[in-house]
Amino acid sequence: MLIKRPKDILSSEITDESVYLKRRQLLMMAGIAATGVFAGQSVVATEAVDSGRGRVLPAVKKSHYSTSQEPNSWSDVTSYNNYYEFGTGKEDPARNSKDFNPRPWSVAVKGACDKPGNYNYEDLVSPHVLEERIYRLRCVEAWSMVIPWVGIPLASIIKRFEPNSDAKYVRFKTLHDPVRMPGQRRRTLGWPYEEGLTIEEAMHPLTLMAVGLYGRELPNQNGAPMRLIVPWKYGFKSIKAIAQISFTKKRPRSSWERSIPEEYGFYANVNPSVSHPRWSQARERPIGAGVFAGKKPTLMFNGYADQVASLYTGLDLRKNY
Ligand SMILES: Nc1nc2c(c(=O)[nH]1)N[C@H]1C(S)=C(S)[C@@H](COP(=O)(O)O)O[C@H]1N2
Ligand SMILES: [Mo]
Repeated sequence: MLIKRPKDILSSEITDESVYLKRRQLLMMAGIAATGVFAGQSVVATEAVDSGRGRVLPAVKKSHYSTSQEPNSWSDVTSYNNYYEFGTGKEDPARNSKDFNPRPWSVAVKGACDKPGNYNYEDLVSPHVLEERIYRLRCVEAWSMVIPWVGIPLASIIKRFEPNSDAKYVRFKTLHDPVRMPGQRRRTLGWPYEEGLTIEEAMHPLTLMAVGLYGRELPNQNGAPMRLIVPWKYGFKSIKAIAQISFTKKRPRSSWERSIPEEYGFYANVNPSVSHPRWSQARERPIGAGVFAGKKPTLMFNGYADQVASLYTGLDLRKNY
């Protein structure tokens, strides 16, 4: 992966979500208290501030799988991204995905299952209760964030496709459309982006199909309309804008594994004791902590060892990186 030294965002520049919400409440109260043209203006202003953010998702329930760590700000989460379909710079995805329209959307379900077919977004999502999952995200580039995703346990969605006994792995593909995803016109990776999990990893209760963050629909730069979240693996496993799901007997090869196999393996479990060939994975730089904050130690399985270590008993994690 291209490693540029990103410029730190000063924490004083960040309007975090709680500050933002308080400010919004004040604006609304001012709107109610004021009369005539003033009230009208403040409402307009509030709408204008809101217009850059997606629809609020209904009836999102809390989850005991969430970390109690403070989430990164809306601004961190939506302006510092990896999404090569919209450019390789951290600020490219937000800028270059503005006109991407993630609706209508459908996902092709194929392979070793009894209910293959084309499922549209609404059919996939509407039968399920949405959950908020505040997870740590650890990028293989040694930076990290805490993100309040909204989504559906992947297991609940997968069960509906009735995978059969040949379904040992699940392969995911991002939309392939170089007209709508301008980064796909350049050969930075083999397109479409592909990722894979074992069926056990896919069915694990921590594995999430995310459709939102901060209680709202997913912003384009974060992988609208739906993307995978596997919090104990390096971020590149959490594939965005999923257009195809297949159940396979053979282990799928991810885009990163194909392009640089000696650096990016199939498992990609966060592991502070296995270095990337070009840098150590022992520590990470929390995004948004400010220019003077130091790095902090990276945890085995990104801190989710209690929940997931049993998936890998008997496996040499140094060889199966
Ligand atoms: N399709 C696609 N999915 C992708 C990527 C990408 O370039 N294309 N980047 C990955 C990487 S390296 C990371 S760290 C996360 C970043 O997710 P975020 O931008 O929502 O924080 O998305 C992952 N999913
Ligand atoms: Mo990443």
